[in-house]
Amino acid sequence: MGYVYSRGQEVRAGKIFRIGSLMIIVLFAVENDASNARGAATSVTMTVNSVLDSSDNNIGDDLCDDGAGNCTLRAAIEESNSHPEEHTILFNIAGSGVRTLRPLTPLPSLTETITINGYSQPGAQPNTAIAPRPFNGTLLIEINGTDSIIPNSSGISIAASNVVVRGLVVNSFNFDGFNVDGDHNTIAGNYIGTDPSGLLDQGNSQRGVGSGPTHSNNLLIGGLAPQDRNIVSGNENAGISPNIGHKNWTVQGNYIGIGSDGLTSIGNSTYGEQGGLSLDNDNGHVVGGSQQGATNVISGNNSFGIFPDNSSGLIIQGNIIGPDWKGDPLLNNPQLGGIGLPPLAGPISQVLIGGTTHSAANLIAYNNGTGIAILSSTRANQVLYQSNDIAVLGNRIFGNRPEGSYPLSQTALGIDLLSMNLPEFTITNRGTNLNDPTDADDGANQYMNYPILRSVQQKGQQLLIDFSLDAAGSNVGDRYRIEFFANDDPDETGYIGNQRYLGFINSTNSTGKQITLLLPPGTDLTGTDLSATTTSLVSTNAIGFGATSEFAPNVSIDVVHPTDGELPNTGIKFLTLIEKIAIFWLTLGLFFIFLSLTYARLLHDEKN
Ligand SMILES: [Ca+2]
Ligand SMILES: [Ca+2]
Ligand SMILES: [Ca+2]
Ligand SMILES: [Ca+2]
Repeated sequence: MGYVYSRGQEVRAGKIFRIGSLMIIVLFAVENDASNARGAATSVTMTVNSVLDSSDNNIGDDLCDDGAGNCTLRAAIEESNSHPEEHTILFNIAGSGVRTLRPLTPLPSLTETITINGYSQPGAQPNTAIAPRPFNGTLLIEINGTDSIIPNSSGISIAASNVVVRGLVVNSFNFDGFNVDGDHNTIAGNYIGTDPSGLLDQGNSQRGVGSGPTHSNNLLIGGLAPQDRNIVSGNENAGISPNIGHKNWTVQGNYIGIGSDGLTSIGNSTYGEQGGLSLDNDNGHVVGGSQQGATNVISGNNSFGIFPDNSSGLIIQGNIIGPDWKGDPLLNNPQLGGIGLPPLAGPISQVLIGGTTHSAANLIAYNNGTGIAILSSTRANQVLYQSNDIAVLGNRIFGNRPEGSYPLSQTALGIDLLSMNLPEFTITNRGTNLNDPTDADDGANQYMNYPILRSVQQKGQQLLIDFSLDAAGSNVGDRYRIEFFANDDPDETGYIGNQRYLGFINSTNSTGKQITLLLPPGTDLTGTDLSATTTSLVSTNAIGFGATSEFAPNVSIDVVHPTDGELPNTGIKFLTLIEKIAIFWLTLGLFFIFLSLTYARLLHDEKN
């Protein structure tokens, strides 16, 4: 079935976009009036009319001109950088089809607030398909780094704030596609690492979007609106990677590791290394979200989909991690796991994966390895760094299969808590951990104990669950959120992850607890197993939850059908087998008595 949005939603989004465009036009007109009233121009527009790479011949005269009548992208950036007022760069390059610009040396960094809009090129069209649907836009401005003769050349370097770059295809550079410093910048509607069709791998030698040498906070990559979605695929390093001092990046609505059709694997990263998103040495990032249009599809990468390290305050919600855009298995998918959290450079804490609403759930499926791997690191068997307060709530995790040689992917648990010893990268506690009495053990997510499910029975809409819990790790009086999941294809080990979230209760530790979950009408869990997780409730951190356990061993759900016993809510009893046998013999007996009496009467009548 997959993550398919209705056509109505898409049409509605289109209307919102058109209304939004009108508002922007109105606002723009008001701003122009205001600037006219002040008698000072605040925005200068320059239109690139050439694919050439020549410099401006008189930088600072507010005219984009290489001296031969060409306004090149390089000249436009040079002019923009020479003035404090805002610039807008548009395109109107003669010819037909894709216009490819091939800088020989890096384009100047954008050092002043600027908007670059590739969709201004006649014939170009922004995407109108809401995430996670396939892209339908037309991009006609390609910045191709094949001819770059300088090492470490990025396609677009940003070193200012409030910069917006949209509608560009940026590929084949020997460093990053985008290299970003400065705050409140926006990278929207671009294809980064693919060709202009979005279907061929051109790559950039490092990251698709990477951080620059200083700092970059509040970067927006993509957005909720269809025209803001990017493709970031085929880059040799991570698709997206902020670094030290780069906080609060928001990544929404993008394809990261797949092509514009949502079906073609075009992975970022090298094997087992950086991942689709490498979130190192930073905090406060949001990947996806629970709003419509926030879904990123993070699939087809040559490592984990998301790979945080030395990070805190991450929110990962509403994404498709592993499958194609429909939620089905992706062809030729090399992705080695969904989300990997190895604290190698520093601790990882306060990460919320999923959430408490349906739309916050991530779909993490069909990866070649672990759904979510949460690690501690040790050196010479001494603890180096921990991952803790990694809350995993409400997600759909299934269909992940082990990969034989990659250390973090040799099991395919839904959630695996494990440890990595350096420098050998040897793994301990791979696969399902055993619960320890009183849960005194420490490690990744405190090696939180999972609930022990003792029996499960479905009666109509009621799911009767008998379980015990012996966990530690909450700082508000041992209170936990126990989430329950149905799995209709459990692994033979009985430990594989869930297919479907059924519900939760908040609970304290207990040696035996019977609870009833109310299921949606029509739910039939015949042939289905139940699993569960423990998550400690923590009121003192940013995400409101603490550590989550691995999945509990599955137990099969005993479904009591109405014909087996009592009809729900009617009180009418059906007959047991013994009752049926008794009634049969009683009826037979009565029948013979009746026959005997009839015969006796006939004899009596005959005599008379
Ligand atoms: Ca000039
Ligand atoms: Ca484990
Ligand atoms: Ca434990
Ligand atoms: Ca423990």
